[in-house]
Amino acid sequence: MNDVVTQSAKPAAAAGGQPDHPAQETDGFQLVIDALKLNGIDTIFGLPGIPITDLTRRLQANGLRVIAFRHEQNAGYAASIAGFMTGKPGICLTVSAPGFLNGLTALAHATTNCFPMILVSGSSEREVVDLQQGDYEEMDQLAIARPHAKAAFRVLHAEDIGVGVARAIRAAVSGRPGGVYLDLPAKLFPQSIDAEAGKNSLIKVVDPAPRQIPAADAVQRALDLVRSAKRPLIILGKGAAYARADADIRALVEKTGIPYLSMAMAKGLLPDTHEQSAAAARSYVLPEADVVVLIGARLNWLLSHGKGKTWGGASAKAWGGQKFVQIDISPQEADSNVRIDAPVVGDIGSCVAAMLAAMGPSWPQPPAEWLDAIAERRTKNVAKMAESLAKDPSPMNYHSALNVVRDIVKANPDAFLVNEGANALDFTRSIVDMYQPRKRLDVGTWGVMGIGMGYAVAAAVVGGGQVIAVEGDSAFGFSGMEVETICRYNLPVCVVILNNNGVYRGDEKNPTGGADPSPLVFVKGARYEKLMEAFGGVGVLAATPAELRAAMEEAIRSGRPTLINAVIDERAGTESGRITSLNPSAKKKA
Ligand code: OXT
Ligand code: ADP
Ligand code: MG
Repeated sequence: MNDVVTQSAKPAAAAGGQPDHPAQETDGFQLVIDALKLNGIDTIFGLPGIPITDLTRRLQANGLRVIAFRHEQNAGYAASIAGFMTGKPGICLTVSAPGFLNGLTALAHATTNCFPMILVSGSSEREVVDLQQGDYEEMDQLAIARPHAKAAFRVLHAEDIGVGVARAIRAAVSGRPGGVYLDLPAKLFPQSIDAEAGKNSLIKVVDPAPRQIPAADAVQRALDLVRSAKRPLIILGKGAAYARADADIRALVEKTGIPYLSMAMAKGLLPDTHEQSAAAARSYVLPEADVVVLIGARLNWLLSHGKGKTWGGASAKAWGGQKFVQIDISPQEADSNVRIDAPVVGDIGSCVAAMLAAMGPSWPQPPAEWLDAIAERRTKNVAKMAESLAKDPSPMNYHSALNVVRDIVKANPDAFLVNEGANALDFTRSIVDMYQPRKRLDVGTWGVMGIGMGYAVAAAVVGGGQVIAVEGDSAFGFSGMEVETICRYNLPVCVVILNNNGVYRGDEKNPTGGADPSPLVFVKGARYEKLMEAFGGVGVLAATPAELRAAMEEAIRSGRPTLINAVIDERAGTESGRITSLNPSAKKKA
């Protein structure tokens, strides 16, 4: 462990009038740093200011990597995705009130997405906050954070820092992971305590995410149901990617021979080109399947709540008749939307291993009619997609631009792909194949815009490799100023903006004919690439697939921060991309 003795330790006499003694002291700043280091935390995403400025300095002085952002929301998103990528809590450090609130969206995002993250915020003194006496940046942050976090803690005394950090880590990563808030009032940091007592108060968390072994009868019930299926389907969610049970998941899929669908952030867990992937036959397999095995995927809106027309139900709310196996670490997840016939509760690694063990050496393959029917749809859809990708319209459309990205990702399968937007998101998801687990990082459960540059920074810093960020022009705007951060840390990030001049499309008009533009459009022909140039990175305007390809290849060859402004036909997108049906007006019409 690091030396817990502060450089500037004061004698106890200075504070309490006790006789001077030679004992060395430590302080709250140092104990926070030591507690984090002791638990293997090596990177902090944040933004300095009162009362945590010195903490950021001293974290860096103590060998932690401190990545300073231009806005706390982006630091928060970086921390959340670092949690997903590493299985360790990502740490976001902010100042009080406004900085805290800026980080709060990301904390809620982490909780919603089941990513382990800790938002650490400095705060005003309790006694002033509680009497509402108007402190600098006064706010009851703990109360505000609580509903958005899996857990929230405050530490008032230096000797409790070890417990506070340990509890935050356990809460973030154990069971269903989530966001945790840790409130550190300003007065905590300069508190001095005896160095030895301080050292002894720290806790190295043992087994922070304990395995949760499923019950044998639950495993058997699930296998019996799968064996009875005529048209089985597996759905892999981002929980399966998070679980890091890649080899066993692949073994389960291949041994059963069951076709599978990957949710967006589970793409690449098995390569999208795997012969059992039913991605290109999605709208066929969902309503037709009779038994569906959910592995780390919730039956939320992204899966139409397990019912309705997507699943072959006669009406929007009707059950399609499928039976479900659900493998999940949360015992409360089952039956959240439809009946789960065979819940298997445990961590995915243990559950999948138990299923493989209970299956014995051989397992019946799904009926050939089911596999043939899927293969037929898949072949048809892949051919249709190939036809669209082969076209070369001018200006570019999403297909012709993403055909380039598809090739570049194929040639660089270990690159991270960050993705946000509406059309820019949905087309990328279906066109760009992924080949490795946990490489596709996107908007997640909320479909939130603004994750882009925070995720890109985290992927480069924590993942340590090339990042490609495919961004809608609106989506990019939410975090665009972080291109300065990308340049400051000289990160190998290639941002590709699919620029169609607006939200969904760029051709909307003000219906009154007035001078104000439509709320959905931006400055036409905006030169986003100049933003990257302003900070010393490379900016490229790409009007053709050939220009886009050359620029991406050069970005990856050089590893330099690069922003490519890819000009897309402003009429190319559709309202809300693939989720038009969720618009209230579209619902009314339906
Ligand atoms: O089977 P069928 O025939 O149906 O075909 C499917 C597959 O079979 C096929 N497919 C393939 N074919 C051939 N080969 C292969 N390999 C293949 N793979 C698939 O393709 C189709 C589609 O397949 P997919 O994708 O698997 O299936 P589907 O049906 O789409 O899946 C359903 C879903 C729900 C799982 C999926 O659609 C999904 O994951 N959707 C996520 C949607 C989402 O999260 N959207 C983002 C939010 S939209 C909106 O909210 C926006 N806002 C508002 C806003 C937000 N979000 N946040 C904040 C903080 N403030 C405001 C804003 C402002 S988007 C937005 C900005 C938009 O503008 P931009 O400029 O950024 O972006 P542009 O739109 O580009 O302009
Ligand atoms: P997707 O959006 O990809 O469908 P969701 O976020 O809806 O995925 O679902 C992820 C699920 O995975 C959550 O219900 C969560 O409890 C579960 N989960 C996360 N990590 C694990 C794990 N290690 N073992 C088991 N389940 C997990
Ligand atoms: Mg756009």
